[in-house]
Amino acid sequence: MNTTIPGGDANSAAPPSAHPAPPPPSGPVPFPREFALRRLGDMLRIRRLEEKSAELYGAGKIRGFLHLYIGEEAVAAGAMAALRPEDNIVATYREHGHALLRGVAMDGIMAEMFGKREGCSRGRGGSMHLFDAATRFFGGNAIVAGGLPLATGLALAARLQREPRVTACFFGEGAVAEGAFHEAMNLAALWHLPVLFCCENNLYAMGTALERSQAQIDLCAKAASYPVDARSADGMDVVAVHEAVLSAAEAVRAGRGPVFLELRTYRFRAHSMFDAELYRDKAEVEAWKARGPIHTYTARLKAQGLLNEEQFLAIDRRAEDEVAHAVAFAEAGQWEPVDDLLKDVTAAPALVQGAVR
Ligand SMILES: Cc1ncc(C[n+]2csc(CCOP(=O)(O)OP(=O)(O)O)c2C)c(N)n1
Ligand SMILES: [Mg+2]
Repeated sequence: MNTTIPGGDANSAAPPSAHPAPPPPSGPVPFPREFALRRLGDMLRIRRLEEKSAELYGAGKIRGFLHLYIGEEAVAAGAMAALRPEDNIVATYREHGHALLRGVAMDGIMAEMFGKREGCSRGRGGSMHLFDAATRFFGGNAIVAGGLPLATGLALAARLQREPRVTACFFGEGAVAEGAFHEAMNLAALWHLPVLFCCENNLYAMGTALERSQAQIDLCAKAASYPVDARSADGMDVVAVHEAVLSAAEAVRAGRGPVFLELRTYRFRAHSMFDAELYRDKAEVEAWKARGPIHTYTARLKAQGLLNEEQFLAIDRRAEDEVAHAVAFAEAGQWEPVDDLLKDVTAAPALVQGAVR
């Protein structure tokens, strides 16, 4: 009997999948200068935070899982600047950048990755479970597609409470193959809920290329079948992301129901800290790096006379200083006392007894 699975096994000796990089974004940056430079600063803050995190992981200061967003910064930078403080954010385990640009302090993010009490989730969550109710950043979810039903529920709550919030939910293209995606999409469409589904399509789910695991690789076609307003934008271009999220969020806010927005992007590093990267060619990665979101944007700003090298270095130095401060903060943080380890893990005994009675 032939047991070969059509499409192959991502770990087999099959040749790596090919995903050529599209042409780099061009044309003038339409932002006012200060706003334009802030978006550059945002991307650099994520990049420098994560480069340092990788180093600290190697040094054993950060443990557990660590998924880097390096290469994908234009998505969080464009999107967060297009959303409002009253909006809800839900993200995945690759969420350092979303949390940071949402306004979670870098100190609290770094301390969380160290597992210290001063972390934004009190050291209980680590890299994959950043959380901050004050900025309406509702995680950090380790389960693929796990954020989608949460976002749909938050949107339902906003509707029932008559609060004019958009719930923006970020997830990878791997989530589109999960049942939770389809359940969330169906209910959001059926109930016309104010959710903005932001699919960060970086073409791979761990070591599996999109076309090896999904029969329909046109993700907008899938979402549109619910039916949901489905759109696509260049996720390597902070300008395109900002415009796309602004317009999609406006539609959701106006009560026109959910929007599915595919942001085409690429991760430059391994899936997490352990990944031999046998599923893609080095040349492919290099081609995407050559149109990296930070340097193509920097080149455009310079060509327009909005930025010079000295100003670039000053913005970058500010990001580096913020990272150095965050590391010192995390180092100086406290470990949770062993006696507190079971606190908040289960309901208090009195409550449990009360429920039984
Ligand atoms: C329900 C579930 N299945 C499997 C995993 C293991 N897993 C962690 S990340 C990942 C890949 C997800 O890829 P994608 O959604 O494209 O996001 P990306 O990592 O590319 O940002 C998988 C399969 C998981 N965390 N949850
Ligand atoms: Mg992916």
